[in-house]
Amino acid sequence: MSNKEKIINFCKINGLDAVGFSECRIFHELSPYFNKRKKQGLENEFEEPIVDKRINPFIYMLGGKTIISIAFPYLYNLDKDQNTYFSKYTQSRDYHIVTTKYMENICKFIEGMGAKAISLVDSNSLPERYIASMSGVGFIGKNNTLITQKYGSYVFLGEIITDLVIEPDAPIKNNCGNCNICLESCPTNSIVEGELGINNNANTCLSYITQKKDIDDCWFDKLNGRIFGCDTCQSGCPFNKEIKFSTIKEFRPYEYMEKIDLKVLMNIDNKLFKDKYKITSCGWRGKNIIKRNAIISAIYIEKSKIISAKGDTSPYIRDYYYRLLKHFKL
Ligand code: B12
Ligand code: SF4
Ligand code: SF4
Repeated sequence: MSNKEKIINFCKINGLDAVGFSECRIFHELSPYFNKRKKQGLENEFEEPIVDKRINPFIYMLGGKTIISIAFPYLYNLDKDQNTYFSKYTQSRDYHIVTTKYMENICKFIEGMGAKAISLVDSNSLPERYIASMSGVGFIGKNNTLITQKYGSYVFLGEIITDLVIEPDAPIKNNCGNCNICLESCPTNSIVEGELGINNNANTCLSYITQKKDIDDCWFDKLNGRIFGCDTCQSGCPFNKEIKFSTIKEFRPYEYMEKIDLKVLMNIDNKLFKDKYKITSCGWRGKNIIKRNAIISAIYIEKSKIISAKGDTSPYIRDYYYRLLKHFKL
C-alpha cells in the first residue's frame, strides 16, 4: 500500500472522506491577484496583509513537499432559518478546536511513518480554498466558497503539510455554469463580477459586518436578524441541495444556538458567555459583539424601544443602543 493510500485509509477510519493532495510550492500565480485586490480595497482586516506570506507554505515547514487538504463537513440539517439566527457554522463547538484534534491525530500517524507533519486551520496566512481546489477536494464557486461534491460548501478546511512526497490529485472543474443565484441573493451585492473575475468584497460582506467591532449606522437595516455570520449565498446554491450531512459528532448544533432567545442574548453576562458561547466559533469576538447584534436585531425587527440597554455596564453597548434609537427615530 502506498503512503497516499495509507493516509487516505486512516482519514476514512476517522470519518474524513473529502481529502486531497497537492504539491507544496509557492503559489506565484496568486500574487498579482492578491496585489490587485489590495489596491482595490477588497482586502479585509482578517486577511494576511503581506502577500508573500499568503503564497508561501514553506513559512510553516521549510522542507515541505506535500499539502494534504481536508474538508470537514459540519452541516447537521437544512432547517430553515428563524427571523434571527446564528449562521450554521457557528452553531456547534468551535471548529478550530475540533478539526485540530482530528488533524493532530493524522499528523501523529504520518510521523509514525518517519515523516514530518504539521496542521493548519483558518488562522494562517495561506489560501485554504485555493489549496483545496488544487487538491481536487472541490471547486471554488462564484460565491467564493469551496464546494465539495458530497457535502456542498458546508465544510471547514484544514491542511497538513508534510515532507513526504505524495502524488498530487488533479483539480476538478468549476460547475457553476450560468447559475447566478448567489450573486442575485447577496443582500449587499458583495459578490461582484469585475476585472478580477468573480470576487467577493469582504468589507461589505455581512459575515464580516457581524464580526466587525465598529460598524456604521447604515448596517443597522442590513443585518436583518443575522447574529453572527451569513449563509445567504450558500443556502440557495444548487450544490447544497442534495447533500450528505456531517457525521462528526462534535459538530452537532447546540440547541440554544439553533433556537435562539433574543432576550437571553441581549443580556449575556460573563458567566453565560463563558459557559455557552465562548466554546462556539463565534466566541473569539467576545460577548459584546453577540450582544450588540442581538440588540440591532431586536430593535430592527420590533421597531420599538422594547429593550433597555440604558443600564448596560458597557459604554460600547450603550453607545449602540442610543445610535439605534436615533437611527430608527424611536
Ligand atoms: C478572511 C476570511 C473571511 C472574510 C473574507 C471572506 C472572503 N470572501 O474571502 C469574511 C469574514 C467575510 C469571511 C466569511 C466567510 N467565511 Co471565511 N475565512 C477567511 C480566511 C481567514 C481568509 C480568506 C481570504 O484570505 N480571503 C480572501 C480571498 C481573496 O481569498 P480566498 O478566500 O482564499 O480564495 C480566493 C482565491 O483563492 C481566488 N482564486 C481561486 N482560484 C484562483 C485561481 C487563480 C489563477 C487566481 C488568480 C485566483 C484564484 O479566488 C478565491 C475566492 O475569491 C479563511 C481561512 C484561510 N486561511 O483561507 C476563512 C475561510 C475562507 N472562511 C470560511 C467560511 C466557512 C466562511 C463563511 C462561510 C462563514 C459564514 N457562514 O459566515 C463566510 C463565507 C463568505 C463568502 N461568501 O466568502 C472557510 C471556507 C469554507 C468553504 N467551504 O469555502 C475558511 C477556509 C475557514 C476554514 N478553515 O474553514 N471569511
Ligand atoms: S456571506 Fe452573505 S453578505 Fe457575504 S457574500 Fe455571501 S450572501 Fe453576501
Ligand atoms: S449559487 Fe450558483 S453560481 Fe453561486 S456558487 Fe452555487 S452554483 Fe455557483
